[in-house]
Amino acid sequence: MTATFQPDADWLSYDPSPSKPGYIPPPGAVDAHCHVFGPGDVFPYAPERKYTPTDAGKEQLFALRDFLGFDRNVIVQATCHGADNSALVDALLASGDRARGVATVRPGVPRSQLADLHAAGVRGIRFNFVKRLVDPKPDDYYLGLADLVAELGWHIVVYFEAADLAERWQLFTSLPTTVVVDHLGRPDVSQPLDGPGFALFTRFLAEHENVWSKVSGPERLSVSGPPDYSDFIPFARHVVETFPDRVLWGTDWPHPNMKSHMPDDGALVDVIPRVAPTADLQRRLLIDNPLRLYWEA
Ligand code: 0GY
Repeated sequence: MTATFQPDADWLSYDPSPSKPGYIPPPGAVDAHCHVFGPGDVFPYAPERKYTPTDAGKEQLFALRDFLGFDRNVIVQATCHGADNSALVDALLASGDRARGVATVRPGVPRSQLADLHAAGVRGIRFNFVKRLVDPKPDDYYLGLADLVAELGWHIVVYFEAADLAERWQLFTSLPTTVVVDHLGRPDVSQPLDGPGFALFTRFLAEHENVWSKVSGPERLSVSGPPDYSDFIPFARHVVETFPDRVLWGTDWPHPNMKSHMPDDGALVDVIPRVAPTADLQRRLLIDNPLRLYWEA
């Protein structure tokens, strides 16, 4: 039996015809943060999900990759699929080694399942602390899973709101793997770059060499808005220039839970040279760093 799903009434679907970016990514570039949703009649959305999206499958993702001038994807399990990684694995297997994955697993996951995920191309798991997306758990929950995936040489992606950093500092600084933070730790970009909120985030990276950051999400973080997202630029650029070997970039397609606007993915690609202004920084951000973490691990 197939399940049909009605997207949330206020759901904004991805832009089906983005503009061609002016910036041409270097050959081999990786979009290191994107998702696949369903299709729901093949890969049902999780009963515990907090939102129901419109379908956004692997064919659309791979077409966007080619259109924007990227070579590879890192596909991150989204909360609407819970810990059922089937849609993710299906996309990885269909990618011809041009995609790697970040899964969601729960305590008690059998090692055989982790081995299958590894064979499909999964190299990390994601801990999500954003309360509108999940019901966060006590630290012990995450520490147990962290030990399990450390054995595999995987890393951990963490998604949190800026205020969670101080609250979960002990947990985040004791994770035994590489830790990749989504969307710059979601700073308030209307605050000064050297204000206390972002200073804690940069301290997190400065004091912990295992911590990386995705310089993604201008469409989520910017108050000034599209197409320039100018208030986002100094935050991302500062992190790229200070930690050039520990940054990743991604579209975040299909942009779940956007309410203000749906970004033009071409315009998002044009943000790259503004946050990574030299060819050397762009090569590290788009090629060297993601390859090291996902294809050479
Ligand atoms: C993102 C951001 C969001 C959603 C998820 O897994 C998810 O559902 O990560 C969000 O709503 O901010 O990175 O896709």
